[in-house]
Amino acid sequence: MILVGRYRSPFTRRVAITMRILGLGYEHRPVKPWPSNEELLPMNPLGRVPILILDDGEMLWESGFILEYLDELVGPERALTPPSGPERLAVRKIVHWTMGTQEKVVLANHERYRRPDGYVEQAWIDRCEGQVAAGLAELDKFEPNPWLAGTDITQADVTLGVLCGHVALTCPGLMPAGRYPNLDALSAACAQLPAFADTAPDF
Ligand SMILES: N[C@@H](CCC(=O)N[C@@H](CS)C(=O)NCC(=O)O)C(=O)O
Repeated sequence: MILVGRYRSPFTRRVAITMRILGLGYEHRPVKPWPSNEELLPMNPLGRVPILILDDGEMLWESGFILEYLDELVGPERALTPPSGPERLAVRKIVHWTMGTQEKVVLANHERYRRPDGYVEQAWIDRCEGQVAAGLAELDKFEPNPWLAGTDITQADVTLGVLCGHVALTCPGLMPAGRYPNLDALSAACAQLPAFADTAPDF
């Protein structure tokens, strides 16, 4: 399989970490969607990453969909999202709340870093950052022990660990050390895993 997208993209990175944890090998093609997405368009009409190219040439895009595919590939015993029951609800709740928060980080960063001079709307950045802070506070209520769903790592840990890493890299002021103790503990646990360490993005 071929994974297209840089680890700087939190959506790509959560797929990469999942594949590594599941022991699924891949060739990495670190293509950026900016400033041009021309190279991506033949693979994804939206011109976005991540894209997973399967061995038969099929191309999957949208990280959540790709993760569902990978879970199915390895089967319910090894899947990072439990197949059913309250365990599934608990993991999916954290994953979806994390993705909602992640989306607001991306929108704030776009306004902050990608808009031309004179076109940055500070009120929009402030609004997004307030939403990120609210999301992080909610997510900090989940205590890792050692992982969020207990003894085994799940997609909740991967997606939330990636969000914490992305905030630390792109807007560290939103997550000062000590403000979110459970998120700090999760980040520290994730940092110990080769799957996280080996996909650490640079800015
Ligand atoms: N919902 C998508 C989000 C993907 C996404 O926003 N990727 C960014 C990189 S972090 C991208 O390709 N942006 C370029 C664009 O949207 O035009 C997913 O989960 O895969």
